[in-house]
Amino acid sequence: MAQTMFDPASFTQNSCTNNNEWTTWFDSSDPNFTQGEHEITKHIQQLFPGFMCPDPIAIEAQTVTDGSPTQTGDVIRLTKDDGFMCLNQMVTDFKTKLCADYKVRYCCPTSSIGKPTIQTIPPVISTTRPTIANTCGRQVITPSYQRIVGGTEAVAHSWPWIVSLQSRDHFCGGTLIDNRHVVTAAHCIDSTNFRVIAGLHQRTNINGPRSQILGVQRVFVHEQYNKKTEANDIALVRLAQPAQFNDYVGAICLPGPDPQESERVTVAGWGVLSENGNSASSLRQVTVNVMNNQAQQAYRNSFDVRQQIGAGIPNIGGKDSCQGDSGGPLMYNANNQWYLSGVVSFGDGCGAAKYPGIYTRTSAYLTWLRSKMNTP
Ligand SMILES: [Ca+2]
Repeated sequence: MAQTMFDPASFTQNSCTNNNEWTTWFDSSDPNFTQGEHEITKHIQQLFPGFMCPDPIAIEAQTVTDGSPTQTGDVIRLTKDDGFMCLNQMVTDFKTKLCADYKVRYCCPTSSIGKPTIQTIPPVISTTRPTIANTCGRQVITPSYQRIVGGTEAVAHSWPWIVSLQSRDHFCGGTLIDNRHVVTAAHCIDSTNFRVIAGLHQRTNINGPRSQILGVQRVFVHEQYNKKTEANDIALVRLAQPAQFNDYVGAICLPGPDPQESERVTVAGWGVLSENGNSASSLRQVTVNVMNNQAQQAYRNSFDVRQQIGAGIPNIGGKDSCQGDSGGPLMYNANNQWYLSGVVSFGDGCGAAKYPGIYTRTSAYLTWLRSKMNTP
C-alpha cells in the first residue's frame, strides 16, 4: 500500500527552506480501536496556537516510536489542510489492526508560526462564560503547585470543575465538562438517586454560599463497562439544571493532549486519606507521574494502555488516590489549560509502591461522550 509521508507528495524533508520552517512535532491523540488515530490540522491549530500557523505549506507524518510510517501497514490519509488520518477502522481486513501512534509537523512560513488561526476571544468576566475551547480548563483561583507525597489540601475552588456526587454523603467525585454534563466512573453509579454538588470545598458544606446543588436528569453508563476488569469505567451524568459558571464553578477541557510516560498529572478529590479511612473534610490534591509501564507490570491482566492511564509516585509509593476519589479527575496541564485526561477508576489499595492508580483514559472515549451529550 502506497503511503505518503509528505503532503504535497512532491515535498521532501529539505523542501522547507527560505522563509519557511518546520514546526515542532505534534502528537495530539493516541490510537484506539473505536476511532483509529487522527492528528487533525484544525485541532492542532486550536490546541497549540503558539507553535502552529494558520496556513501550512506542507505536512509530514511519522510514527512516534520509530519515525517510519511506511513500516506499519496502516491505511492512512495525509493532507496538509485536514491532517493525518489512520483509516484502518473503515477498511475491511484492517478493522482489527490498531493504528500506530503518529505525530505530524508542518512546514510553515516562519513569520506566521504562532499567529493564531482563530481570533482569541477576550476573557468574559461574567457568570455565563461559554465553555468553548478557549475558556475550558482555566481557573480564576490559582491552584497550589506544591508537590507533596501523600497529597495536600487544595486551594479552595482552585479546581472549579470538580463536583461531589452525594446521596447521604459524598460517595464519588466527578468533573464538569460543560454546564450540563459531569464525567464520572461507571462503578460509581448504581442509581440516579443522587445529587451533584458544584462549587464545594468542605465536603459537608453543601449549603455554603458558593455551593450549587444540582439534580440529575439522566445517567449514561458505558455499555461495555465490565465490573470484573473495570474496563470502560466511565459514565456521563446529565444535570437536571445547568450549573452556573462563575469564579468557583467552571468546565475542564476534554482532551486534547494526552500526558506521556513520566509526565506530571494531578488528581483531586475528597477521597479517603488512608485505606479504609474516612473521607477528607476538604478537597485534597496530589501530583503524580504517568506510570503506564509499571501499571502494565502490576496489573497484567486488567490494564490496557489504550483505554487506561496508570499514574503514581515512582519508587516512593505513598498516597495516590483511594476509593473515595473514584470518578474524580486525573488532570493534565498543557498550554495553560487543564484537560480531563483520566477518570479515577481503581488501584490496589491506596498508593502501595509499584501499584499505580488506574484511570480511565478519557481520550479513548471522546466519541462516546459526544454521542451521549447529543442524545436527547
Ligand atoms: Ca498520535
